[in-house]
Amino acid sequence: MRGKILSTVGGVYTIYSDGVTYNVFPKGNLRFKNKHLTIGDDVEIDDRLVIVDVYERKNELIRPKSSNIDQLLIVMSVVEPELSLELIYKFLTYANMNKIPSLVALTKVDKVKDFTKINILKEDLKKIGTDLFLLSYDENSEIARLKNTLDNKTTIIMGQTGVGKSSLINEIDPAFNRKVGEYSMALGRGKHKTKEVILLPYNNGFIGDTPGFSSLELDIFKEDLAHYFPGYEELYLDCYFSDCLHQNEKECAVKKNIENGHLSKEAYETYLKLLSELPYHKERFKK
Ligand SMILES: Nc1nc2c(ncn2[C@@H]2O[C@H](COP(=O)(O)OP(=O)(O)OP(=O)(O)O)[C@@H](O)[C@H]2O)c(=O)[nH]1
Ligand SMILES: [Mg+2]
Ligand SMILES: [Zn+2]
Repeated sequence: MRGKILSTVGGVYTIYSDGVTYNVFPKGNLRFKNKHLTIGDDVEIDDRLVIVDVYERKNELIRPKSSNIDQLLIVMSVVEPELSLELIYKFLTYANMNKIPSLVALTKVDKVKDFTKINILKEDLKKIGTDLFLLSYDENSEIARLKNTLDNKTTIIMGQTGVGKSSLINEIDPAFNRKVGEYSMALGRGKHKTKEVILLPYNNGFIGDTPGFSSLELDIFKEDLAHYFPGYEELYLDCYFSDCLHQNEKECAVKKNIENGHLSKEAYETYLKLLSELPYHKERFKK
């Protein structure tokens, strides 16, 4: 019987098949492959409820560790922790690098007074075909619209700790009953309430709750950013230099598209800021 790995604790895998969950063990001779089994894997289990085979993955992510993903839902709060455009674009770049479509949700919008920044972001994301959902603890929340995008898909939720990933899953369906943490003013971050990746069956698909992480935990380099920054992934091929970083190089296709208004100026400013913070790929090999 074929099933999907939802979660794992101490070598026991929770597998979902046809509406039923089973706790199973990998087979002896697959044991050396153990570390390769990951949440999201489709596996074959036999009558004794032992994993005997793993189907080929369509894709996989290192962080949050998962496989066979249809879309990434990037979650960012407007406060606690504070809205970071750099982080949103960094996550979007990461999704692009892995060729996984993405959506963005802003949480805690009930705490926003000035929508200028959010409206600009909404426009900029629209230009690159990325939907933005504004979520809040009031009647303006776009949770219903977000729920419509989840059917029949495996959606992995990613974002910093304390932004409200688990809360959002409870909003989708309170029956999930995910533990929610609190934001610590003293620490300046959430308290890592969710500790493991877990897939939750939902409307013929799955929603992945994941532990929050910091931007430092994503290995992205200047060169990746130049190739996979949202909106730049096709364009960079038209730049004069193949390793163009779209700063002051001559005949840069990205800069041209910003000048003629096809690409967002604000997003480019975020790009430059991110670029200045990320290391060169080459530095990796210097040591
Ligand atoms: N006001 C408001 N608070 C929210 C909203 N969404 C989440 N919160 C609060 O944010 C805090 C953190 O929520 P969690 O759902 O635990 O955050 P998380 O992203 O799952 O955090 P980790 O599991 O640590 O990665 C909780 O106190 C929530 O009540 C929202 O839309 N509005
Ligand atoms: Mg959580
Ligand atoms: Zn360029």
